[in-house]
Amino acid sequence: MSELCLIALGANMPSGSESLEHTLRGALDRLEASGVRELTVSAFYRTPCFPTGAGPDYLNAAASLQWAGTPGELLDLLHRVEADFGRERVQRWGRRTLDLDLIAVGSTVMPDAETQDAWRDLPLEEQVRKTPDRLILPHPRVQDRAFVLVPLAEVAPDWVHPLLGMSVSGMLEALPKQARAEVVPL
Ligand code: A4P
Ligand code: MG
Repeated sequence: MSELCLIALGANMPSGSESLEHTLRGALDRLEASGVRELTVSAFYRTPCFPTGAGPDYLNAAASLQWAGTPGELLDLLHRVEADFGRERVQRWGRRTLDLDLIAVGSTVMPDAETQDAWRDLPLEEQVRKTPDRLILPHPRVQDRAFVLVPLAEVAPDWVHPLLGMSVSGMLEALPKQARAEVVPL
């Protein structure tokens, strides 16, 4: 059996001499060549860096796909693709050539609802300092981020967050208009 999986892609530093667009396209090609099926990709969006002023604008996109392995195996694949594009984990929320986040695997909650709630409710100042050492699903920041939800609404508007009971469209509508307006298609 395979599950519908949602992925967010982001880059704000060129990989070698290649453009951000080239990096995202290359990463998607790599995924397609690595056993993911039914890959559907959003448009690419130019977005201001969060937190404001922390770096250059990002190029963001989202994709849905079918995956027959475990969520952990998919995260390992995402990390291998990040490494292929020269990602070095220097600074959390720092500049990156490629960031691939696993947003959701169907309605899977990992490791459990209480832990997901705790990561989701983490105050902003702690979000910068704390990095999870295991896979958290859904991704704890999905409901907060226009640069994730705007592209995601193109590929999976009806996916429902298993703990919040809100669809992607609903989470997007709940964000301030200004945050949505900052996410501009290429
Ligand atoms: N991890 C746990 N759960 C997950 C999951 N669902 N998906 C673990 C991905 N990784 C998950 O991730 C840190 C650890 O979280 C890993 O060991 C992984 O196993 P990371 O990718 O090493 O670190 P990171 O990229 O610095 O953190 P993260 O959480 O991906 O960063 P954020 O919070 O996504 O922030 N502004 C704009 N406009 N656009 C962006 O794309 N991205 C960030 C990155 C900041 N600002 C941005 C953007
Ligand atoms: Mg990441």
